[in-house]
Amino acid sequence: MLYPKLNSARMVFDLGGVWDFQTAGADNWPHEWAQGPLPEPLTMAVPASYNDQKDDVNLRAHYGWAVYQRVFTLPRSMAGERAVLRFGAVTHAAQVWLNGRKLGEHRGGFLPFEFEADEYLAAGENRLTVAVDNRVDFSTLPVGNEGGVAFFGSDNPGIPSIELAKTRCRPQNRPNFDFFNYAGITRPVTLYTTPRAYIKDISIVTEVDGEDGVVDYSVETVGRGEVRVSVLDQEGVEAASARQSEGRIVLPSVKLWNPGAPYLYRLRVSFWDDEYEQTFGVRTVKVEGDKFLINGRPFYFKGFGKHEDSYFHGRGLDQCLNVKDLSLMRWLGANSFRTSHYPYAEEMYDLCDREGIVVIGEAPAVGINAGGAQNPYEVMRVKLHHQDVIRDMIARDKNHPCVVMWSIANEPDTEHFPQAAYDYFYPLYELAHRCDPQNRPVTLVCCQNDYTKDLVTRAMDVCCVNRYYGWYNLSGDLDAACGALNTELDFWAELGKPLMLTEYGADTYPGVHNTNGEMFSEEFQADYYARLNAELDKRPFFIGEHVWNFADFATIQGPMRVDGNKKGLLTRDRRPKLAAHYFRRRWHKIPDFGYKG
Ligand code: E8X
Repeated sequence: MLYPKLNSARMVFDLGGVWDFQTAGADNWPHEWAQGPLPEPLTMAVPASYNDQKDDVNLRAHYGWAVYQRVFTLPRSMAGERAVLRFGAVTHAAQVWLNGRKLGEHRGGFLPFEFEADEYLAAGENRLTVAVDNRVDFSTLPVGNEGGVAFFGSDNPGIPSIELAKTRCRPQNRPNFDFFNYAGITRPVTLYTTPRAYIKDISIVTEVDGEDGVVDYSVETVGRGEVRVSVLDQEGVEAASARQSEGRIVLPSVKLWNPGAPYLYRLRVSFWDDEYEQTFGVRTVKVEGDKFLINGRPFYFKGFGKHEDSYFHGRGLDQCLNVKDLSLMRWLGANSFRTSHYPYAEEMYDLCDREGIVVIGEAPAVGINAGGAQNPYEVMRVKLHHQDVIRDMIARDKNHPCVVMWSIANEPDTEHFPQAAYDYFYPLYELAHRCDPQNRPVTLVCCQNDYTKDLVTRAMDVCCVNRYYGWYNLSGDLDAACGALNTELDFWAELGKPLMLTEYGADTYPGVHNTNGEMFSEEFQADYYARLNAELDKRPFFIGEHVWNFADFATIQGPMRVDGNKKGLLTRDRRPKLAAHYFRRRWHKIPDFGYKG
């Protein structure tokens, strides 16, 4: 799906701003609200999550529907054009009404969707109403704890007084995941135009042949007309051109997109009256033996699992924060991150393309895990939706040179029901490969588990594991943690595939110091990483260290969390903890390529 871009053929109107807002019921919202002004509106900024914009626990803990509304007037110059209303993301489900008529709906909180709006738009004022549902359950991705059966943190099942109290609990979201369930219109809302005959999609696949770059492109169009394409280099100079809707272009003396040294080309497409420029980079990605190759050279991942999370915005797009975060990554000497646990805003991938930061793009599939108590592949109703989000994520992000691998899920149960997990995930792994014109490596991120039973993790192109030796288990004992890690590394060594840690970490309360280096202190976090990294460095098949987490982030309240998850190397307001300085010294010495030979 193309990102809306302003050019000489297309107009883009940003509908962001301060909208009217009102919470509604758990199961539904009054549809008559779409017919006129909301009865008792609050002000609410768009894009942003709604939860932290007001100082009201009812908003923070809201369960169910909320309604946004705004009025806008179109410029006359739009007349005759095709008009599309596009949402970058609405979390988790949306119903969109325009001028009192339903335009459509969408499920899933982290991917864009759009509607052709011509027939709904009026000259003069238009009233746009967006109803948003924040509920998570066994049918959504990410998954919620349906019926309040808590898998995440125990609620003493069986104690009569507690069981009785539970029946009196107000309805609430119980996420089966460890990040706050922020909701709302979290990414830009735009109205854009195209001519009637228009460019619908563009796919670009690159190869390198000696000094030449080979660019296979295909352009999907609607209506009749001739497609022309040209490739512009980073200076805007035309490097090649062609006349078919799909074909191959050779770029002599090509400049490659590399981590830390990006180079971007543009494919300028024109079709009848329409035009669009798609940015791309020439680079290759491949897994060979136990190496992860970018442009034919073995890459070492240094970086993080992250979140879209900040004060006031919640999970809302914040470009200043994105720029700042990439700056901090450079300061730390990192080269990559995973979009844990959902696809991030498109704007972030654009930035990573420009800055040469490598991305593992993750589907919003977290929480397919009932801790072994139930078979999630039987009780959870997410399979078809899971297929959709993989398809839509790849359709959105396929052209980004920064994306080098897809993660189809985070920490599903692959241990207690290993065959059911395999039967569920292997087809999704194949689907991701089929959907991606660039056929990038595909992985799944494995929870701390009995890896000897797990059939799924080892079947992926890269084995990605989250491990908490020394934290959630063998707590505080770093000698034992190193021993356990080595025992497990011996297991993976036999497999002959690349292995990386997609999470490891320790909650660290900033300002807590301790001469004995005990848990929660800044010294513990730094020692934990120094000790484990020394073991990882000895393993040639170990291709990357992604720390959990880049920064502290908001979670549901509970006995395991003190004002959120504190495993950040940085605080939530992006100040370095001791371990950040340790990684800064380490990572600036580790090259992006050839670290393990
Ligand atoms: C944690 C992380 C969590 O924030 C992340 O979203 C998924 C978790 C650890 C699972 N991985 O808790 O900080 C721990 C399993 C331990 C045995």
